[in-house]
Amino acid sequence: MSAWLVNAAGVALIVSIVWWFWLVKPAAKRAEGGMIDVLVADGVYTPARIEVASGQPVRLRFLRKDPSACAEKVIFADLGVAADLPLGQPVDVTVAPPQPGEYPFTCQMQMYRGALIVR
Ligand SMILES: [Cu+2]
Repeated sequence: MSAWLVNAAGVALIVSIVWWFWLVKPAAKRAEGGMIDVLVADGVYTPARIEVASGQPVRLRFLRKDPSACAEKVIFADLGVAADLPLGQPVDVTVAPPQPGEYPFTCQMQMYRGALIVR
């Protein structure tokens, strides 16, 4: 009986890990008025998916709460934009995605991951 319970708990854990890491795509949050706050903490950008209007520059105000070196840069590889994120200090990054599409942004090790959804 208890072995069965342990197995069931193991399966539930595996399912939740798969769900969390591969299946969840958080809803995109719209950048109202061409600007949005992005929190950098606990291994995730919040929001991680940001919807912006095409043809307009958008200002992302990053606030880093994660002291690990992993979080110290944000890089928009496709846009040629990168910025240092000092701990606890808001940093504005303005980008102008040239056309509709998806533009990822990451930390330098690509553990933090986010995307601009340009429509
Ligand atoms: Cu990193």
